Amino acid sequence: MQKRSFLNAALALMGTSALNTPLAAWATAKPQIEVWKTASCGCCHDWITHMETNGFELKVHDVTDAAKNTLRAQLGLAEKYGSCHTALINGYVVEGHVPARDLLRLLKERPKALGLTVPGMTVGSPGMDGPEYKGRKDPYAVLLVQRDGSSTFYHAYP
Ligand SMILES: [Cu+2]
Repeated sequence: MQKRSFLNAALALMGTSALNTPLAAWATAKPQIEVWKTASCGCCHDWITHMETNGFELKVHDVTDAAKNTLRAQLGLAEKYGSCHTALINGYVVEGHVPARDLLRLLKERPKALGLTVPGMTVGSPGMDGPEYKGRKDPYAVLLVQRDGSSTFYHAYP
């Protein structure tokens, strides 16, 4: 009984905050992205924050490293394109620290592709750009990967 009344109170609170949200925010559908990562991945968390800041709505799953890698493989993305987190957006696979702007472009242009990746973990990419990196920016590229495993440069960050 006590659990139920707590739930009701929580729902009531959520209702209140929903009423305080401007209607415009509800009218605009945010792009939805689903993410798989390990619970201890700090740079994954920082990338998620970057995505939220840029207007994406995220559904996050904490899984084991093995489960995350199995998912990447099942989605058809080779290990050489792998990074710390795997995501899905509108049927596209998104691997690693891909900037939000490149995902917005992907959603707009809808190219024929498996998805986008920033392989590895580049310092200076979104989520790897916190104060702990002291402003260091290494060059990296966002790759557009095809289902046959080939890839082309989508956006180079020199
Ligand atoms: Cu990372």
